[in-house]
Amino acid sequence: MKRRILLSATAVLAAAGFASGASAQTKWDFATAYPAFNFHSKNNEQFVKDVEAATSGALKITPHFGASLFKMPDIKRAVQTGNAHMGEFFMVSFQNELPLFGADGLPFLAADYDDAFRLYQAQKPQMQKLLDKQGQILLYAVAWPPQGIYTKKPINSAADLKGMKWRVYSPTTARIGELVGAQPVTIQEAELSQALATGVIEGLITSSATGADNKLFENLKYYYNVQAWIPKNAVVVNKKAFNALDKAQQDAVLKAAAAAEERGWKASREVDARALDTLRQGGMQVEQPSAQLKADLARVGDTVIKEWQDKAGAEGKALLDSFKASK
Ligand code: PCA
Repeated sequence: MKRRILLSATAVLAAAGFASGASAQTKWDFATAYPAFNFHSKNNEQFVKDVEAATSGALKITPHFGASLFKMPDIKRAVQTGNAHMGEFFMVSFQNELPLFGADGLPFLAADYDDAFRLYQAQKPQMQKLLDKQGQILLYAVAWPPQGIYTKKPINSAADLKGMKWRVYSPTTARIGELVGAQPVTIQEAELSQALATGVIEGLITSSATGADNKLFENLKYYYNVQAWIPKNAVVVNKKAFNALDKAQQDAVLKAAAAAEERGWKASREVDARALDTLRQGGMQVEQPSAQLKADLARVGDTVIKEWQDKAGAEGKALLDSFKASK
């Protein structure tokens, strides 16, 4: 009899949502914009598994890939407003909100992954401050492989980009398009294949990984490995959702996030080599840029950096100084 009463009391508590201890489960939605097979997505998936294991299933995070919950430009805001508990966004797309988000899209500033990681450390304090004001916490950020130029026709100089319908993903890529006389069109990664197939775009700048993920060789013929910059995705959590966890769960999330950051940067390096092979196998000509193209892009890059510095003011200067001092 006593046992029955206890059982029913538990049932009542559970039904009212008061289940506590090991049986309580918190569920989070994690909005992302890239396909499930992409390396960022795989990394996020492992993060989710790590958190679930470390909390014995008490914190269950459901990743939503391929912009199925929110489109990339809306993900950051969705986390801020609590419509998604977690989200992944492409930092340089948010440069108009905070110039610092665009620092990893500045041409030829970071030459390699080591540089890119140091640039990230220089960006982090100001990013964390802004995100905190917006009710978010930065969990980790992971670099895409270096960015190169995909085209239908061969290009030997910036003049060959003139008039081209040029896919852009950030204020900087749009500005580069303008400076070379191309026609910038904003297209999200999720809509890339369709935009190419329908002729909305004829060229773009993105990574080997995104080229391989989207089989860009089906519509484009050349990839110029210009290594223009190494941009990042940031993964954030809604602050209220995080603060509602108990201390052990918070620690589990932070620990899994640190592991995801390390694993993600390593995966990015590996994916670059693999993706270049995939492009070649698909029939794409993977080439180094000509000296003329390099010189033209360097000139355009200088203009873009100057304009960014004017907008970013003292904070931008502090960031660049701290990046250079870390060399
Ligand atoms: N791929 C994403 C972001 C940067 C990259 O390499 C894109 O093209 O949208």
